[in-house]
Amino acid sequence: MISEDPAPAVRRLLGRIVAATHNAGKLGEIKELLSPYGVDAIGAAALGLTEPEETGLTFRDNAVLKAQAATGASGEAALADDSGLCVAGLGGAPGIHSARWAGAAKDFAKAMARIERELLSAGAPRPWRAYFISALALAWPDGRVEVFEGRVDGELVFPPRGAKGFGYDPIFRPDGHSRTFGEMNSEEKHGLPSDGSPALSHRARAFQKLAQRLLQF
Ligand code: ITT
Repeated sequence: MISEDPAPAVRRLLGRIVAATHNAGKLGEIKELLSPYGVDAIGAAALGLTEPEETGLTFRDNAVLKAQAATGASGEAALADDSGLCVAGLGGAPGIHSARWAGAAKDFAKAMARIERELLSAGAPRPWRAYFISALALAWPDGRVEVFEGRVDGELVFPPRGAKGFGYDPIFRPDGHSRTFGEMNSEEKHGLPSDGSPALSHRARAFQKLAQRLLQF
């Protein structure tokens, strides 16, 4: 169900929200995105919440599933992110399987090497286009849920560059920039421009939509 009136949502958001993620990199970004609004995000792991199985076929479905699982278990409003890297030369892979490509050990060096290997063996023409996408789902204890999506396009670079960020950041160079996300600090990657112009990262762009709807006073 989509909320018609954002005002109650705003009131519920003030204070604290559960960030329905077990990914420390994402949790850090979500905390930074919410903090200017005076909202504290507490991670799923800190609350002892288990990770739901991501059975959805879309980013949106998986974001909703994770947010609702966290709301159901905690009784509090929860914000989940389902995101991934979609590579044109690989038919959109790893896509919703982006985390899985890193395996149980969360070895992203291996996952990035696999992307390069598969692009080479597919003979994919360069430049290797890709985009990051984020679906942010905000679930309320009364069953309401809202989803906001953001996307950023760019090119893949090998070898990976930079040790900042997390996941696939070192191989993704957003359009219009010479550095990869792995070479950018957090302000550059997901800072929210004060003039309201679009943020850079997929997650920050999705968050801007959420903030526009729910966090303006
Ligand atoms: P949660 O489900 O607990 O939130 P997860 O890591 O399993 O954590 P996803 O299922 O959404 O999250 O997987 C998305 C993967 O895509 C994530 O593990 C990253 O490797 C990658 N990814 C998403 N956003 C990214 C970003 O901003 N920078 C680099 N990699 C990113």
